Amino acid sequence: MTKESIIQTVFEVAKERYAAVGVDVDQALENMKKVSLSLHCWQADDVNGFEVQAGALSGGIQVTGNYPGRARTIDELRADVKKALTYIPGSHRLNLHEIYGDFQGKVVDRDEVEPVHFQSWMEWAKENNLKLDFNSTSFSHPKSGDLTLANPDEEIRNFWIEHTKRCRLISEEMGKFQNDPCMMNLWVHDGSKEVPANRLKYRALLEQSLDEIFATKYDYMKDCIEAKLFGIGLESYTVGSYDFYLGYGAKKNKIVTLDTGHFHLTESVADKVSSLLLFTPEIMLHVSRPVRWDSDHVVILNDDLTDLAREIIRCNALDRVHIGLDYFDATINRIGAYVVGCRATQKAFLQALLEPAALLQQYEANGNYFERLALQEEAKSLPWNAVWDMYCLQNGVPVGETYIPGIHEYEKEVTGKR
Ligand code: RNT
Ligand code: ZN
Repeated sequence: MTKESIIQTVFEVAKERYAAVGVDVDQALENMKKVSLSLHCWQADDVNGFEVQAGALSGGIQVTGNYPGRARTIDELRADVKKALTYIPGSHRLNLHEIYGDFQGKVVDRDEVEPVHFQSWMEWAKENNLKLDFNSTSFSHPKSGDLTLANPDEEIRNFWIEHTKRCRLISEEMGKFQNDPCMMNLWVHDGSKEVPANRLKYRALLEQSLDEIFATKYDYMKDCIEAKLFGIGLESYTVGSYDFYLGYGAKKNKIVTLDTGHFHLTESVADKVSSLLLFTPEIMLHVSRPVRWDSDHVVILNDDLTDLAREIIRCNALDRVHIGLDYFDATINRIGAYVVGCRATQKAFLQALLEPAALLQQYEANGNYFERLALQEEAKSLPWNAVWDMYCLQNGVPVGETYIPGIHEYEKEVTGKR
């Protein structure tokens, strides 16, 4: 038997097994086409970016490790992302930060950035069948400090307002170019190491800045606002807390970004999905993996991730949830890190699509709680892996761990020589 025919045979058996609990496997595979990931460009180069005047990473985030092979130029980053995509089934997006512009060797300050600095990205993305998403960048800049959009110093605050306005225009141009809305994420690190004496003041300033930034209406971009629990060196107070952005998003109809590393460790991000779907327009995800803190470890297939994917599928919300990734690990091969995290996320969504949801919900509606619990447990070991292998096969990417040698090869030939 060839490898393909084994995968085919096991798949057919799995299909029957799923049919017995009322799950249509072909439909699940069809729905996987809607699971499009937004790959975070910053995994390839440890959040450095391509500003000529680039400074050290700041804003309370940190990358650990110095594994060889970091992408140092736009061309290297593009090549790395393309390589990673050859191991990730389906069609996807690339999420750029403003500091990854094509600045052509010129110093372009954050309040001077223009759509032209992303023209080559737009063209490259089109050639490679990728859509782009975007982020303003408030960190790693002399004016970053502890406060940007919430800074009482009007000059500094206006500088970041101008930056963010420009980023929205860039996003609009990207969205137009690709004829698909560009998701623009706004995250600022604003906060304080010690307990502030006036929490309200900075939050009021942030609200005011956001109102000014969002005053212009656009058609091809969507605004997302990302909360956080705390940053390194900013442990006591975060201006843009979850309450702040949830309130702002619900009131002003903005999309709240849920970064899975930005909550208390025992808090369920999955549980937030259904509430947000009722009160805010859509959801942007930053799928990450906190280990004891917001450590941005490579995403793996754990309970947090499967719970999150299941909630989205149970809410039938694939059209309203945008799946971005956000982690940075410089201790292992960076392209391998992309692939592990992306495939884990896809597996979680596939498992969720294969959940015997109708039967479980029927049990629940009838008050059959033993049956619900029993099926929930049995469903954990249904043969989803056979369907995943078929999904990889159908999409022309390596099945199982067979992608590992390809990453080794690329390291030997390309990243290892940097
Ligand atoms: C930081 C936020 C933010 C960043 C990126 C680089 O804690 O998660 O999304 O990771 O903007
Ligand atoms: Zn994030």
